[in-house]
Amino acid sequence: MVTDIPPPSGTLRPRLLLVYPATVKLGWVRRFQLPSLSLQQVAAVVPASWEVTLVDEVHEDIPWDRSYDLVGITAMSHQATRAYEIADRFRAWGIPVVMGGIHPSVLPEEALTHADSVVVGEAEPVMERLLNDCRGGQLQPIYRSSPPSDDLLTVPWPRRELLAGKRYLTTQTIQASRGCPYDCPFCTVTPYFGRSFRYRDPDDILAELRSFSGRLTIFLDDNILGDPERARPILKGMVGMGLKWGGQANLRFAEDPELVRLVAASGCIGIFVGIETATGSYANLPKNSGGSSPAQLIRRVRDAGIVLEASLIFGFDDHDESIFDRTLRFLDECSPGVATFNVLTPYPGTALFTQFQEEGRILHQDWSRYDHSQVVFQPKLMTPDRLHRGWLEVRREVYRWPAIFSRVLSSPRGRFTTLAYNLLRRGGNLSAADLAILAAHDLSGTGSGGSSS
Ligand code: B12
Repeated sequence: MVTDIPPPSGTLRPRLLLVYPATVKLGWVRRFQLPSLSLQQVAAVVPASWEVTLVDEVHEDIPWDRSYDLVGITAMSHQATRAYEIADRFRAWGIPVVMGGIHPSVLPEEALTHADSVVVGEAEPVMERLLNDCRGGQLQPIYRSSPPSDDLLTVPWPRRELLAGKRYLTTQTIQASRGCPYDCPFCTVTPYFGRSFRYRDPDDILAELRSFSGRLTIFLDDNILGDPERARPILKGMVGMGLKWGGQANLRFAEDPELVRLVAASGCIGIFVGIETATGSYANLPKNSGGSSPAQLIRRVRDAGIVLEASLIFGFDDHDESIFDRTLRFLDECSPGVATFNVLTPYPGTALFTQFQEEGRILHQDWSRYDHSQVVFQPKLMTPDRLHRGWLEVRREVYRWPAIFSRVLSSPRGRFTTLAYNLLRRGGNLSAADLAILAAHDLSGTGSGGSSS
């Protein structure tokens, strides 16, 4: 075990600034964002001899006028460009920068052109050594945490007190597991965490949940119900706690009606499910297919009073432009409480990225545009413009008022949550630029309309 080097007596504690980069300026929707658990979790393994400040650019500006001994920046791919700008600026002043998170972990050599050091993988096993090296002026370029082989996840509780004074939807975000038992070709999770799917000790999770004073709680797991047997003790312990929680899972859990009832009884009010596509070769991914039709499973979840958010992707190789109408029909049939739509995005490190790169179909590597709302590859059966416009058209149809009310009315329970969820999604739905694209197309007389409302 590496020991922390205490600061010489009478000196100030060394300062670590942790930054969550923002790529767009958000309006009122900002109030409904979640804080970065990644940085709170990094902070949790920083020894007390360091002073830690957490800055979330979504809510506040970076205090450029203060001096730090080390700056740590997290980045998903779409944040990488902004993360590099921030890193360059600090380094120009001689302040060392360490980067971590999914993008720098997948492309450490790229990140090292903007940072002194990169943590590849999870921070917990390497952070203390890194900080000691930093104090000794010996920062190494790469700190690689070895891929986990255990199925037990042992991590300290995140440092939520660093969020004091910031306004979020809730600061009660929690992680019960890391990894996912599936390996979908477009997803970064399994390439990043490896095949192991780890849960924390249920008693530790329940103790952390009991420490919460508010009701709304969000599990940030990739797949909280991915292993029903390991999720069950957590869910049972939550019954009667009075929490209202949301999370992400694969649809297959709904094959078991008893499990759906337990999920509802534990206080689940919303679950995000990657349906991915209404039809085609990805419609029956192992994570979602277990015998019953998606429509049956979605209805079962909805009828238990849980708002199911169906996430759909456009742009798979067997998607031609009929996918947009087919998706609207699928949604009419299944009637999930709420739906979100993504343009297929080949993230670096995924099998999809490798495939498209080999086929010469990656249009550019401007990571700031790898955000699921822009087309960064050459689709097989449509033009990039058609894919982008189809994605906009579906969102316009699904968030028309009659479509929203129809979803609310078809939810036998949880109508208020369904409405609130839809209003939130409608609020962040189409930008002025999106509406201009749709209007220009409608004026040209070739608008496709839609069928859902
Ligand atoms: C929770 C989550 C969200 C939350 C984020 C809330 C927030 N403010 O952070 C929400 C729902 C908002 C979200 C949105 C999106 N997300 Co998301 N999200 C996740 C998820 C499921 C968990 C992330 C998390 O918090 N984990 C818990 C922490 C503790 O773990 P961690 O992040 O891995 O951090 C550890 C290490 O990575 C490392 N580390 C991380 N940062 C740093 C920094 C430093 C300095 C150091 C030293 C170490 C370090 O140490 C940490 C502790 O071990 C991941 C999947 C995953 N497992 O990573 C996807 C994921 C990160 N999301 C992804 C994507 C694509 C998105 C969206 C773009 C999707 C969309 N359709 O819009 C949006 C972007 C939103 C935005 N505004 O920027 C992709 C990213 C792929 C990529 N290459 O960029 C992932 C990997 C999912 C996937 N299936 O591929 N997401």
